[in-house]
Amino acid sequence: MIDKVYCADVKPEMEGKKIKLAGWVYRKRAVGKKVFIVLRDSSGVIQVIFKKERGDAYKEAKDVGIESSIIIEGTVKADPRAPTGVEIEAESIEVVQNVDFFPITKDASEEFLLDVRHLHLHSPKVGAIMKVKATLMQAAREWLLQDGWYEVFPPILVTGAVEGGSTLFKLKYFDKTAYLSQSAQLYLEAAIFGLEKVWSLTPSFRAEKSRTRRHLTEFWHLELEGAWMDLWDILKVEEELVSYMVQRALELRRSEIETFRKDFTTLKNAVPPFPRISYDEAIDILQSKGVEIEWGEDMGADEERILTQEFEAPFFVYGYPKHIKAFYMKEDPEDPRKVLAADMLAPEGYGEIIGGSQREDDYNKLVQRILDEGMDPKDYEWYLDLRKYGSVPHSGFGLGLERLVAWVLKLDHVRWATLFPRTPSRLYP
Ligand code: NSS
Repeated sequence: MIDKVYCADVKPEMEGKKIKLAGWVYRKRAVGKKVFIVLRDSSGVIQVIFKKERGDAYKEAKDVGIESSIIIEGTVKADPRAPTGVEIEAESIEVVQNVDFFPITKDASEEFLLDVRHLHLHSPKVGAIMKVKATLMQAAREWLLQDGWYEVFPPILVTGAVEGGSTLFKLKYFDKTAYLSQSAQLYLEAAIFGLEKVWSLTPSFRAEKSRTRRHLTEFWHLELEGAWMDLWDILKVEEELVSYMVQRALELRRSEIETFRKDFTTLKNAVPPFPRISYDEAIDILQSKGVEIEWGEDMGADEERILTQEFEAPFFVYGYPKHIKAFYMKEDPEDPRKVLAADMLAPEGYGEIIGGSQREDDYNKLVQRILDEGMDPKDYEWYLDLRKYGSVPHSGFGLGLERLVAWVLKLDHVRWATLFPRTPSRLYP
């Protein structure tokens, strides 16, 4: 590891100090007897000046290509005109690898950027998204730790569906068939009997052909499952967790967030309690706005987008009809047409970022739901066992990390919130 200073750590107070920096050529221009290189590293950028009287260093700097990797040594100069109030007068340059032509230029199309995603990751803007994502998860870990949740590590190779068979990725497992996990939920449900409050962060897979702005075939899924909690208890957990994540990101990543959105209102508003409306109320609102939807129909991205116009903060929709929701959700004892489920919707058109529910803990009802869905209870024997040996009321939820990032940064597609997006048409790079 070379002994270098990060661009963002160079301050005007260091005037006159000799330092070493390493990074990539972000911009370059030659004016008169000077070459100006804007050097980029993971922390930010700084302007480096090579004067002609430096001889070789000046010549090398003049010839170096955009996105070349370089190490420079020079002296810190405070300059109020420089964007960061400081610049470097270079004495030497080591070109670690020269780049003649970097394939990404200003007018690159989105499709092209995705084709060369491995190079797109040079971009500070992409870096800002990844920093915000990392900070959101760091915040989640902080909150989960102080609230007493155990991290667990569930399997990804599984034998059955959680969220319906149509979106399972199938694979050969020696002489058997296995699937890629859609959700860790069923395994987290098993883990609560020893640990009570558990969480995991795993990739989840959905073979969804839907080409929407919010679907990936592989996404990062943050899931919690808590024993002795009913639906209303788990909604409190959801709003506290999401609020902490968003407020912490605002605190630690303000400048990165500012690159993407100017208005912080909805983010600041993400403090408990989040508004709660019933599915029935949601349908009324939609109908009053001229949307053609009947009670019992599922809300898609379009309906959710219209609903979000009513709120300036994340909000819950609870009490969905049973037949549009997954088999494991607990029937509402006061209205058997419904389940004790709620989604959290992000404002500004984003819609669902969390799906959660209280779980059906009645053995017979659960078997019936599995049969009603056309599935075989034999495939869920171990899961059904959980209702026979010390069953307790319990609830949980799953948050799509890319969807949260997309809302926080107002991205137009969740694919920008992931390192190497996987969609029906994209598996490479
Ligand atoms: O299908 S979910 O609504 N619910 C579950 O998987 C539960 N089994 C989770 C649980 O209770 N432990 O997915 C949860 C969230 C959903 O709200 C989205 O934010 C995200 O996961 N999600 C996705 N993100 C990106 N792409 C796709 N295809 C996707 N599907 C769900």
